[in-house]
Amino acid sequence: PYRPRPEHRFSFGLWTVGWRGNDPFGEPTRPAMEPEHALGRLAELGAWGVSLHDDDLIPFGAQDASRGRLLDRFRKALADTGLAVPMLTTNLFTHPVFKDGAFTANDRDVRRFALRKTLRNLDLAAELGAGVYVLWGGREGAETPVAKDARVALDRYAEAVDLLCGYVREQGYDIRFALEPKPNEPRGDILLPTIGHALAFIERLAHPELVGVNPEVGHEQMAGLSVTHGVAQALWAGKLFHIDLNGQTGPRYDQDLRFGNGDVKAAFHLVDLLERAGYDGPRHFDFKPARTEDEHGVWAAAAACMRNYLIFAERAAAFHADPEVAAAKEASRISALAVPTLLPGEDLAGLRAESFDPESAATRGMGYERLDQLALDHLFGVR
Ligand code: 3MF
Ligand code: MG
Ligand code: MG
Ligand code: MG
Repeated sequence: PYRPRPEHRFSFGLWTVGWRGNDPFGEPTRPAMEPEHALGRLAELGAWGVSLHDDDLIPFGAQDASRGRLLDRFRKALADTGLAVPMLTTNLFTHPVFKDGAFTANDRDVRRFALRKTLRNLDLAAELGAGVYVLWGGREGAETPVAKDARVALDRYAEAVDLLCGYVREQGYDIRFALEPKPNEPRGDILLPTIGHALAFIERLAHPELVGVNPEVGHEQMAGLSVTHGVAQALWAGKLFHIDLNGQTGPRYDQDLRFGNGDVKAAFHLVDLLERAGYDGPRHFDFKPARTEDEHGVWAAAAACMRNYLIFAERAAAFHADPEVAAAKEASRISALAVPTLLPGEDLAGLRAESFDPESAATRGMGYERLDQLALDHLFGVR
């Protein structure tokens, strides 16, 4: 059991298993990994897809000839392993030219360069069959409030996304965009900091139907928010185009723990939500194998991300199938929330004429403590 297979649609960023362990205080602890090697190992472990930034494969500033050679090798590795490329994205954060942002940099020529870099990689995304293009605006923000009028920056952000949507439509590419919210790090404050901010932004775009979100578990938790509620609202809005699964322990730096480490209970409820909602996009892991690990540890962590997802899914299914849970849900009136407050045929005049005893209603217990413990018992595997 818990064996990952391609039909589970697990995917990994090339930059995750390839992360060398460098952090702001320390040097890399692992050697660089060839993309072809990463693809081979991921396929052996049962993954379905691999995602990447342009610069993960083709170093920033590479000449056309070496770009062509690297792409040929990558295409061959894809064919050899059968891995899909469900998502592509642009690195608009590593090179110092993006120190003040990409699409919202004050310098207009930097914004134009960021668009050129993204357009070129969109062509590659179309060629590789990626259905989702992620936009993580890691440098779109500020530390100094006077530096950036956020209203003007949002104008430029929307302009860039509108131009990219226009390009995809004009080329006839089967690609949708997913904005990835994050509250801070590396900027002091990043624009579109949460799922909610991103959803509101999308509604003001020229082609809102082409744009959704790519929530990351740890990013919502860095903001102290419930990732389950955020993802639920994205699903409710029809905007969950992609997801970055990983682990985090509360508001602090972006830990990118393997999925299952960190807030286990939140991870369990998130998987339950995705499975019950019938989410059929990539189950994508954006994590960093701890820098204490050698390559064995990297693959142990990657395998564990998928294993933990399958364990959570199985535990959630067992929870819902338990007759005692069904009775507890009834006692908690879970299904009553699905009944409209005013049924067809009823009217507000009738509602206003009703009598109600708030004192007696206030004495009804909700039974949530018992229900929650039943969920924990299933998660712990003791039921
Ligand atoms: C940073 C991130 C990014 C994005 C990626 C787009 C490097 O905190 O999460 O990973 O996920 O750029 O997919
Ligand atoms: Mg991410
Ligand atoms: Mg993260
Ligand atoms: Mg992240």
